[in-house]
Amino acid sequence: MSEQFQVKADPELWAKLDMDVERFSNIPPMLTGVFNDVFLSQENRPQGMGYFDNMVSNIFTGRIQEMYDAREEGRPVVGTFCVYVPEEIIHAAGGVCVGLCGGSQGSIGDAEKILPRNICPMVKSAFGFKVGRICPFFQVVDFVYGETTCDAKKKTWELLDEYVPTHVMEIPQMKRERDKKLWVEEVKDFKTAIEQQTGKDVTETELKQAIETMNAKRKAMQRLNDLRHHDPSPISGRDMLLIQQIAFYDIPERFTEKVNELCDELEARIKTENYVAPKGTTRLMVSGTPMALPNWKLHNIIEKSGAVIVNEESCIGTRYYKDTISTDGTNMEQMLEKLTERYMQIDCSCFTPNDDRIDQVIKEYRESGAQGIIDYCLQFCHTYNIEAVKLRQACEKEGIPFLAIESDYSPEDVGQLQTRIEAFIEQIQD
Ligand code: BJ8
Repeated sequence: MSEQFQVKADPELWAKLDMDVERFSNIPPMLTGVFNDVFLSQENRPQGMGYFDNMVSNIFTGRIQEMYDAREEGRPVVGTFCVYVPEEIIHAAGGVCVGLCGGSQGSIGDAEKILPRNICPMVKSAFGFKVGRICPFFQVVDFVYGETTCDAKKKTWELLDEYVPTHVMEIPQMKRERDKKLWVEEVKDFKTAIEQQTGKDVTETELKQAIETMNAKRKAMQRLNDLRHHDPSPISGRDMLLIQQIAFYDIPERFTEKVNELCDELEARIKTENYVAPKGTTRLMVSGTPMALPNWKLHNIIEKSGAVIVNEESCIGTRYYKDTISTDGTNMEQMLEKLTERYMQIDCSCFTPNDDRIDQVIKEYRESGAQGIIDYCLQFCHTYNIEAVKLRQACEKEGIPFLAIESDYSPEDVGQLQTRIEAFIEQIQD
């Protein structure tokens, strides 16, 4: 599809969603250009990427129409900003869950008219999308569900509520028994909020089915990630990042099917020794803060510098799919408890202590056959930034090459990052 690739436009649909149509009309051509440069310039991509390219092509049209139709049918369309919000409950209620984290520089100016400048670009980008009415996903949701993970987020939700109904789930900062009790209560409140929207209770059968659906999705992602660990890699880091980003806005069942189809293709590629990077290409792992669509900056720099990325320890990465929910629960109470236990295993730096994450990063490094770790921290994200100190110490102890990077969405530091990354690759090759 490379030559004809185009991010499609649907001004009529956007007008129905009360978007700033004139301003937003510039976005599809811009995204088309960037996508061509970052993704379609790669050689020998797996054929199965066609589906995911198509998802990008329809990102502001076909997929939005599906969500719009769901809303018209009375199904709840819920926006989230964090992998701690249990999407199984939304699916159990027949709803649609969509990740709304912002990964674009284009909406930062809108946000900075209201928010302070020196906070995380992911929060600013998301907020700016809503206040500027320049994101169809934001416009199509019935309400959003924030959480109390980091300070930037939880205080922004107070302001966001003026633009879209914003609920907040309390996520504790520690993982003791008493925190678990609070967490289960919060999950129950979340379920009640979703039920109020639909006007009917979620049944045990519906929740069981949703848990199985999401478990299948997470297992497909695990399978894909295991396959990319093959040396040489059968798929690029850029394509993997794209799939992991699309996981937050596609229909789970359809997405799972397409990921498994891609896995079949990658297995065949490995058998026939058909790879995207030759043996001997420097293999890097990225850890740290999530990269929301269309934040492809670091992956683009790393892979255009001649390395291949073989793992993302991130919420748009393994943190999203490394754990599944135990299906041992037989009644609603038990199922919600098992669900909470799975969510408590996510090792976000907002928790203290969070040593499990350090162990997990080292484990993923070993499993992926990487030769170095680039820890990526979004500017002003204090928790990941400080946690990088411990991560560096652990890597030094293990003899793992480590590079910490702090960046935002602006193109200003691209040259400087490129120099540092090229030097890091050279250091590993030596
Ligand atoms: S579970 S990583 S998705 S909170 S990068 S907004 S923490 S200042 S994104 Fe996150 Fe949930 Fe944690 Fe994952 Fe704040 Fe840091 Fe910005 Fe962050």
